[in-house]
This record gives sequence, C-alpha cells and structure tokens, in this order.
Amino acid sequence: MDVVRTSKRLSFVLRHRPESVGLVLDPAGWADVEQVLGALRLTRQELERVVATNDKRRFAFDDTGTRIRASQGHSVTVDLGYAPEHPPEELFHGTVERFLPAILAEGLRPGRRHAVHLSPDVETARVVGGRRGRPVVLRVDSSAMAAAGFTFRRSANGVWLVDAVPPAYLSPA
Ligand code: HQG
Repeated sequence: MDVVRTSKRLSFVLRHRPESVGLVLDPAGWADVEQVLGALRLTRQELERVVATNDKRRFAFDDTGTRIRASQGHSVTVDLGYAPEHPPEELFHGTVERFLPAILAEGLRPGRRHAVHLSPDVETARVVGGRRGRPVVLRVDSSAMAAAGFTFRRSANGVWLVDAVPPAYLSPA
C-alpha cells in the first residue's frame, strides 16, 4: 500500500466527495470505519498506519475507534464541533504572489473550504504557501481580531480556523 496515495484518497473522500465511494458522513464529519475499509479496499491495519504516519495528522478516530474523520479542510458541510478558543497574538497565512492583490483588497476568504486556515508559525505557513509556488507569508493580527469579536477555533491537528480575515489585520511577515 502506498501511504501517501492512500492518504490523498482518504482526504478526498472524507473532506470533499464521500458519495464518490458510497460513504455517508454524519453531521460532524464522521464516517464508519468498516465502511471506509470496504470503500477504499484497505485493512484496518493499513488504515491505522495511514492515520498514525500522516505528516499533518489529518485524520482522527473517535474514542471508540469505530469512526474516522478529517480534522479540517472540508468542502462538504460539516460541524466539527471545535470550541472557540483565544488565539495566540499573531498567526500566519502562506500564499503566493499572484493572490496578493485580491487578498489585500478583500482580505482572506475561505474559498471552497469552510474556513480560512491559519498557521501558528512562519515555517508552517511557508510550507502551505509553497504548495502553489514561491511562498509569501502574511502575518495576521489575531489578537486585534479576537478583541474585535472574531471567533477562532483550533482543529485537532493544530490548524487555526476563522471565517475571514479583513485586510486591515494583514501585514507582511
Ligand atoms: C488564497 C492544506 C484570492 C489562499 C494546507 C490560498 C493548509 C485568496 C488559496 C490547508 C483569497 C486557498 C489550507 C482572496 C485566500 N483572493 N485568493 N480573497 N483568500 N486566498 O488550499 O490556506 O494538506 O483552500 O491564500 O497545508 O492554502 O489539505 O487554502 O492560497 O493547512 O491537509 O486562496 O490545506 O492542508 O487555498 O490551505 P486552500 P490554504 P492539507
């Protein structure tokens, strides 16, 4: 089994297109493990290896080990149930040069995902931006945003989520 390839397939079905393999997610994004094993033709041991070795800990089993979900990144409607949390002073967003004019005009928007994804440090943001070309990292004044009433949540794998970031809170990192 190719762990990276399987992880990508798992991301695709648990975040974006569960119906493509006949899966149904519950409102919190959980899928039945047995159904996932059948749909992706994996053994339990293989699935456990994919979850355990994933570089960004993208997937989580529930307490009983009978259900699995993606910890963030969905485009399908889910309520992950993360509680609002006070963010650190500053957070970071990695992007590329060509998006800057739009971002500086209208702020960060979630696009097809549920939330804007922010990184706790510059290095992580650089990797996120680097998926699309030479990375550009923006600093987000999360402290001022929290004071202004924006709600921040943190996913099980440490990604900070917020509905949007207006341009006034953005500066070069
Ligand atoms: C950009 C990966 C124009 C934004 C990563 C980004 C992350 C705008 C792209 C996670 C914009 C959206 C999320 C605006 C934002 N105008 N462009 N107003 N606002 N953008 O992939 O943050 O591997 O949906 O800068 O590591 O890149 O999937 O978001 O370039 O944690 O687990 O629009 O996805 O994790 O792209 O990445 P994405 P992202 P996984």
